[in-house]
Amino acid sequence: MLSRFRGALVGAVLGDCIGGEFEGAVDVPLDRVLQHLGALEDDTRGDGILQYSDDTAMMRCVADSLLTRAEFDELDMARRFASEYKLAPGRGYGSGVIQVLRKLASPHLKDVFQPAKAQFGGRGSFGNGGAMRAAPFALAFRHTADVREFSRLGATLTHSCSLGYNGAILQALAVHLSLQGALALPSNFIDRLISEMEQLEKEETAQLDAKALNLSELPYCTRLQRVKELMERNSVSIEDVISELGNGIAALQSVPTAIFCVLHCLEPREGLPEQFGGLEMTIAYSLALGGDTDTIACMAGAIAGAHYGIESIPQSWQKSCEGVEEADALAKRLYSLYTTQ
Ligand code: 8NA
Ligand code: MG
Ligand code: MG
Repeated sequence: MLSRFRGALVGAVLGDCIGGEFEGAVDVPLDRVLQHLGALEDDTRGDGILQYSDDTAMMRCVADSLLTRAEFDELDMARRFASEYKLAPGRGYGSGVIQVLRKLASPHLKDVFQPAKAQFGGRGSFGNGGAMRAAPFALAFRHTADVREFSRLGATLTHSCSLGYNGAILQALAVHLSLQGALALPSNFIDRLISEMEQLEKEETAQLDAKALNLSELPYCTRLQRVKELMERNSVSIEDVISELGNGIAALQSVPTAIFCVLHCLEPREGLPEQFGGLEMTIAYSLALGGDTDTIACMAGAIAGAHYGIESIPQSWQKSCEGVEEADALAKRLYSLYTTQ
């Protein structure tokens, strides 16, 4: 179990750092991905360590807050987001969330959930910024109901649109199930996520948001059903994945995609090196989709890392990425918190 905890946070950081190379790219040939990954083996390469972005910066705030307070404390978490942003504003934050982070820094703020509610004309953000940092909720809380409740609240500090926070809950639940070994039965894993999301998407706010955004009635369930269909196909192209699931910065266009990457790479895939283990394949495949590669690889890396454990992650990859040791230390401390519950 400790290995799975460490794999989850280190996997997330690796996905973020390694995925940064292709963030926003429309077409990423697999050759280029493999070249980028191959360069991680080369100790003498000149371009230095790969830097982490907003995904890891905010995930560290979540983990630090949960550990320091030994519970979910919205004020503490909001303060950490704000001071982290102030300390290192150049980590590639989404253009909308910056306004929230600035407001959260105000000592006069009475309600820390208010700045997020004011975003996008009062509709709130549906970006994947809540989901990209959700993994520590699965490591801090043992019970599914707590993972669900606190990942929602944690995301709502910046993402008040249900499409934003439901994406974060989905990501936290995927890591939660993966930690328990649920990926051993892939079809049960996806069915459990669909039934969890069905409950959440039947809530009135989610129904209203889906309607206002012209989406299907149960948007996450619809995408997860597509994940299931893709899993059953004999052959799936990168284009199929992009057109049916998406690769964008909206949570709806990236969380189900990250889950698909993990499921798809549970078995060897054409074009990916034979010597690659499951986590390496998952990250390589996430990068080849293009789009929001750092965040999709970060989320897929957390779910895959929770399944395969820390031993599956090459030392050369760990040494090439900023913030791995810190993530590993946080994972070990979260494990202690988890086991004392
Ligand atoms: P966010 O809350 O600013 O949302 C991201 C973007 O989504 C916004 O800037 C809008 O364009 C759009 N958006 C979200 N909600 C709405 C809405 N209700 N109506 C209309 N448009 C909306 O940021 P976030 O924290 O969700 O971050 C999302 C992604 O942005 C992450 O993947 C992160 O890595 C980052 N990102 C950064 C860069 C970069 O500049 N390096 C590039 C792509 C993504
Ligand atoms: Mg990022
Ligand atoms: Mg991103």
